Amino acid sequence: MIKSAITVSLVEEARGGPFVFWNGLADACEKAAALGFDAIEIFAPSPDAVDPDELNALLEKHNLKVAAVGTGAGMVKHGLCLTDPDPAKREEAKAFIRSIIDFGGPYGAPAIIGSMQGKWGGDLDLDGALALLREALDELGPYAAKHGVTLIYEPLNRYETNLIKTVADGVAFMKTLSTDNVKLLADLFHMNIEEANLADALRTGEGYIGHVHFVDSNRQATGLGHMDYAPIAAALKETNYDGYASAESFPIPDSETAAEKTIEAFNKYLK
Ligand code: LER
Ligand code: MN
Repeated sequence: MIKSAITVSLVEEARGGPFVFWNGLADACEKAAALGFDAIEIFAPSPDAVDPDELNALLEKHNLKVAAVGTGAGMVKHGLCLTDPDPAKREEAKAFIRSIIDFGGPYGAPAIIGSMQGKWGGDLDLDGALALLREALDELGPYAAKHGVTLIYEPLNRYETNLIKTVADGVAFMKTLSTDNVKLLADLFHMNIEEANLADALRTGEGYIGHVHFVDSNRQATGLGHMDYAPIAAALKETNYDGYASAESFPIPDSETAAEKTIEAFNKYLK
């Protein structure tokens, strides 16, 4: 069964970014639960930004889970990425991601590697960058397994990375890893830019997709763009996807409306 989730950003530097809730965990949990979401996805500046006792109390009170935890603050706040040509910076990037894996692990929440993958350029060519990324995922995947969670790798659109942009390339890359504990994130916004056909791409990802960012073509909430969700839902169901569909969208016109539109589409297409 596909489960619903909604994002909350605790990263001030990311304001203006594609996250639905921005006013803290208590506010996000209360509103998510009121609409019937199963989980929240947390984008935190660092693991110590969240008090585990407070989070546990909120999850229990509202009967919510943590769907995933983002690592993007490593890039946004500290300029770190896994394909930095400087080995010391790569070690810092991995340490930051390990700290986020340790944060999410006790909640059963996988960490997402999106912008932390970086880009190739300068002295580093595509193959060189992919080799660095492979090395990092082969180290961090087994690290996540110690918590019994997967690690999630997110192909991004061409304006955010030049490494892996499609599900097919993501699957091919997953096959070159030594670990089988890394899964792909299918972000419908990125896919709308890069894929010829979203449903076909999701079918190509069968067995490899571990998380979905549920959003419309213009990165607004589902129903506020021109995405055709029926074939997308059919492909997810056909391929027995049973992870989260998590709202990663702009809070347009406001967080509450974005949340309502998301759960409406979730109930209509994915429930
Ligand atoms: C970035 O565009 C994105 O989609 C996030 O999920 C990754 O950090
Ligand atoms: Mn995403």
